[in-house]
Amino acid sequence: MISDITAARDAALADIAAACALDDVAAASARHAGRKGRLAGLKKGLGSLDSIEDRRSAGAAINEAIAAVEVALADRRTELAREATARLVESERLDLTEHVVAPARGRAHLVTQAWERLEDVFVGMGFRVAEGPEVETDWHNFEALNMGEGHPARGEFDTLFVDHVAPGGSVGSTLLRTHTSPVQIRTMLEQDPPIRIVAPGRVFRRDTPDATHMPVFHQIEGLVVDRGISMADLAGTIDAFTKSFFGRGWESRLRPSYFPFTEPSAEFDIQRPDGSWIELGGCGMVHPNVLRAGGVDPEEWSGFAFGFGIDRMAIMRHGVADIREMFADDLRFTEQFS
Ligand code: FA5
Repeated sequence: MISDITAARDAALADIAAACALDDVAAASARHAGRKGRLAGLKKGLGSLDSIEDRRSAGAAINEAIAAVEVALADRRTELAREATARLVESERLDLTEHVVAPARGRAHLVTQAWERLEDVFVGMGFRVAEGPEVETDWHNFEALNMGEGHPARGEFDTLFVDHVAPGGSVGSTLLRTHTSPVQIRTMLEQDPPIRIVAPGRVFRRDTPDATHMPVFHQIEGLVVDRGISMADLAGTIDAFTKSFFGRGWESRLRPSYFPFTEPSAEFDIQRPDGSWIELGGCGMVHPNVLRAGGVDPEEWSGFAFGFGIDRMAIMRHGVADIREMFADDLRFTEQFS
């Protein structure tokens, strides 16, 4: 009897383990645990056993077997229900990978980075940011800057002219600005001294591209007009600027030079940590004729001005050998500067 019970229990447990669906579990339950099941049949046969002892031990073994089968049935039902839920969840899963992957991040161009940093540095020194048009009049670009018609210095700016017919039919003299200096004039005409502005912007010259020249490049103009401004203020401002834009390891120097719109004039160089000097811009005390063109009385006010090449500052700051590399649109280059 005991061996029959053990065999019936093992067969029931094997059947239950093999059930692949809840229906299979129900069928196994009816076959083994139901009133018509194999174990129930064995239970009915208990009466045919002779001794009470045998009946008792066989009865206990059947009860244990039935309990084990019930537990196995319940466990298998739970397991199959869990698997069914997992399958359902998997089948209804939304693939959001496309939205999760972060898009590649762009970066500001090196010149934009330098431009923004320059603005930050000068705003930190008390300057306001001003701007002017890229298509300028001859008067703002040359004449008002003490370069009248026929002035030899005009030849140094390889100018691109823009045909312009004014409403009355007269031909105006219009050009792509060759430097940011016309913003000096526009600012003085708009605002009374004291003035303290920087004007970053794009400028144009018929220059052939090489390692330090582009036909389209960027400058930042500076203008300070106040009472008692001297060359010492200019030198101090440039030195403070150099230290904050480039860092402590860099020195600046002013070299005598000539610009028609400043007197005296100087060229501004900076020294790299390796000792070599590079020209970054021009500067000087604003010429009295320029102050007058801007409607400012040179007897009462004086000022200094400067104009630096932003592109050159960008290549200097990042150790780029050739200015043209910045405009080749090569991502392998651009991505090195974040
Ligand atoms: C001027 O343009 C003057 N307006 C600067 C100035 C302003 C002097 C105020 C005094 C007072 P210059 O032509 O030297 O000067 O140009 C100034 C700087 O622009 C140069 O030192 C250089 O850094 C940059 N630069 C000039 N030409 C190019 C070019 N083709 N490509 C890139 N940078 C250039």
